[in-house]
Amino acid sequence: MPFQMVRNDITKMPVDAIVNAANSSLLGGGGVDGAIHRAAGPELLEECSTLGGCETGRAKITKGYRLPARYVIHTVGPIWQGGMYGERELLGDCYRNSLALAVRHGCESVAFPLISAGAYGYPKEEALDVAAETITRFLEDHELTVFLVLFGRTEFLTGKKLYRDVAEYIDDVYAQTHIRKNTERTRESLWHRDKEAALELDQALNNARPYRFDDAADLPELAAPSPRPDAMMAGTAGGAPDWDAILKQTDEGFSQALLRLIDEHGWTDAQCYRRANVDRKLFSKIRSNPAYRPSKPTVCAFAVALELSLRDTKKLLKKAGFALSRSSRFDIIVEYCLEHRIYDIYAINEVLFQYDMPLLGSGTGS
Ligand code: AR6
Repeated sequence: MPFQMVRNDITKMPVDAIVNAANSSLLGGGGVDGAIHRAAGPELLEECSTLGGCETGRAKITKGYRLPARYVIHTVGPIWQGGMYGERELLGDCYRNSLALAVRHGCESVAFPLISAGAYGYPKEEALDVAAETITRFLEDHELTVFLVLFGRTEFLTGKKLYRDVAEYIDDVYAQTHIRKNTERTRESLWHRDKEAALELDQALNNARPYRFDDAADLPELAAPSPRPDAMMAGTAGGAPDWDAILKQTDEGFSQALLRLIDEHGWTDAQCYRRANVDRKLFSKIRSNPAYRPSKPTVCAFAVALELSLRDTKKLLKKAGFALSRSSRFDIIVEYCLEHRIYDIYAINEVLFQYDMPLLGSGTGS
């Protein structure tokens, strides 16, 4: 997944480079800076002392020494002073300059902490927005895997409107399911005592909004090309069906459907997989193997990138052997977003992250 949020200690990240939220002296400090120096060993401070410090928004690189990461990129975030002193621009510079430095050193994977969001006092929710926005923009024209490592509590994510709307929706879904189960139990016990009341309840249950939305089986195909009768009969003796031709044309698989949808949007492959937060390698596998079975988060990522309706998403999921169910929070969150035409993959991922669900894009094993 090109951009991924993870819960971890950044000193444990096995990436090409980790980024340090340092101060302008580059001579160590508390927070993530202290943790990185402790884990890297005294050689890191020795090298840092030769660098002549670093200005706010800029970045410098050293070796990683005893860390699992090959390099440490030291950047200096702005101190929050209320937001009127160019803090946002300077914080964006930290991410941009660190990423550019990583690319110049041939790094393919980089992990960032939430720069400035600790001792330097930048409001965490806004610091996260700057990080996500700057990283995703950079990834529009660079092939790189970037981790945003969130450490400790992440309750600040729950202040966002999308999170609050989804939380309310999840509560509603669970309440509906609970009410329905209770009503069904009441109906069971009524049936023996008062058949008329039980029948009335039956009626009410039938009129209630169906709570299963796993109804992809009833949906017509995603406008797949229909089998051509002439091709089916071609080359057959005595008009017997040509089963090879029939089987070749009967069902459009996930990979064919995806490529067709990309063409219909007039997009290049890269435009699509970048929007879907899917890396190039995985996309090549999907493109070259018509029988490729992606993971559910990967299918949903493409659905969001292609701005499919909920109905079409179900059809695409079905082609990969999946359905949405109301017993899974992941599914409920995806359903909510598609139903409300929310196609900002990073905003959706923030919600999924807070619920500890898999994120949209290509993950391990997808
Ligand atoms: N892994 C990942 N993230 C961490 C870790 C860790 N091991 N430890 C803390 N964080 P801060 P700043 C998070 O204060 O605000 C230093 O003294 C933390 O929860 O480390 O840029 C420097 O020398 C927070 O979200 O950095 C500077 O003087 C984020 O990292 C000053 O602090 C940044 O918190 C820099 O302040």
